[in-house]
Amino acid sequence: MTAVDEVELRQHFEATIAHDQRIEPRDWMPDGYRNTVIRQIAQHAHSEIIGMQPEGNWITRAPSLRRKAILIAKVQDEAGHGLYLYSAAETLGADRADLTDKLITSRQKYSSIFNYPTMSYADVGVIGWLVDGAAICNQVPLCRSSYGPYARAMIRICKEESFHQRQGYELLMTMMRGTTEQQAMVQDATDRFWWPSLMMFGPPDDASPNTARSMGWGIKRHTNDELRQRFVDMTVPQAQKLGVTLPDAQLRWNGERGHYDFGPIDWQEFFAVVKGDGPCNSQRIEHRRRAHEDGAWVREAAIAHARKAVAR
Ligand code: FAQ
Repeated sequence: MTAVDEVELRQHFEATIAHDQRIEPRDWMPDGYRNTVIRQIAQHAHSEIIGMQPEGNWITRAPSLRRKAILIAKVQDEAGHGLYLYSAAETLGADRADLTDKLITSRQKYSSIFNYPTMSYADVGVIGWLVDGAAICNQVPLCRSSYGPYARAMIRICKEESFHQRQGYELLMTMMRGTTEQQAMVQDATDRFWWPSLMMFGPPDDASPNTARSMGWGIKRHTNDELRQRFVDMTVPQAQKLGVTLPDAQLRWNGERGHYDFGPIDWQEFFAVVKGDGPCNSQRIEHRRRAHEDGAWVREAAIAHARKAVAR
């Protein structure tokens, strides 16, 4: 390719972004764009896969057949989301085996939220309500992300996440109509998951190295702080209706801003969890690594089968 060709290709790429159209796998794109989209999609895919563990922990102890069926379906959906996302990353030339290797050797990140333990069945409801709620807030704008395969994957993922959010809220509503012990379990789970849910949106804008560039490229549509505020505004009335107290004494409506004010987030905790020092980081990675090793025979069998099919 000549230098002139590259200038033209770059202009075409920039015009596509400026006109809010999609970049597709065969289009020319700058290396920085490709690497940023691979990084974000890979982190997102890993989050869906690791995110199966905290709730998966309760499948064998679900309180009824109905709750067990719902939970199995939800956890299975997360596996599906991971697979669409790994496929989207592959359209950019990433290799799925390499991405998995980077996850199990801690060279690529996954969402901080999944490094917290699930202590009671109320946690299943709170994960649906708060964690899926935060995920939806963050991911609905990604349906307009500039990378076509990612944006299209997000449409289906968001529909399923909305269902997950509602099942969590319904579970909590049921528990809140139950015994005082069940109500206390919901409050306790809310107390433990509220702040980590706010951290899911990533570091504050002034400490987010990727936001400006990702927004310039239309990969992200809003900043981390904008989406965090949107989540708080959406969730406070839901907490009131549910009858739980969000664990933040500074949480109050600010009429001037037209938003809820909230207290300071413990960013030291966030960075420690991202670095690998959260309560369950090593357990989550170890579990994923073991599952990968246990699945080696399936991969080998699939390859042998594919070879035979070609030879036939
Ligand atoms: N945890 O410069 P920024 C789900 C990293 S899916 C860990 O702001 P960016 C479904 C970040 O990668 C949840 N690391 O980065 C479900 C970057 O690292 P690097 C996942 C985090 O990319 C529900 C560094 O910090 N969702 O929940 C976190 O512009 C229930 C600097 O940050 C997505 O992945 C974090 N919370 O913005 C499953 C959505 N935040 O590589 C099961 C797509 C930031 O530079 C049950 N991703 N980091 O070293 C995004 O929207 C963005 O990537 C952000 C981060 C907003 C997460």
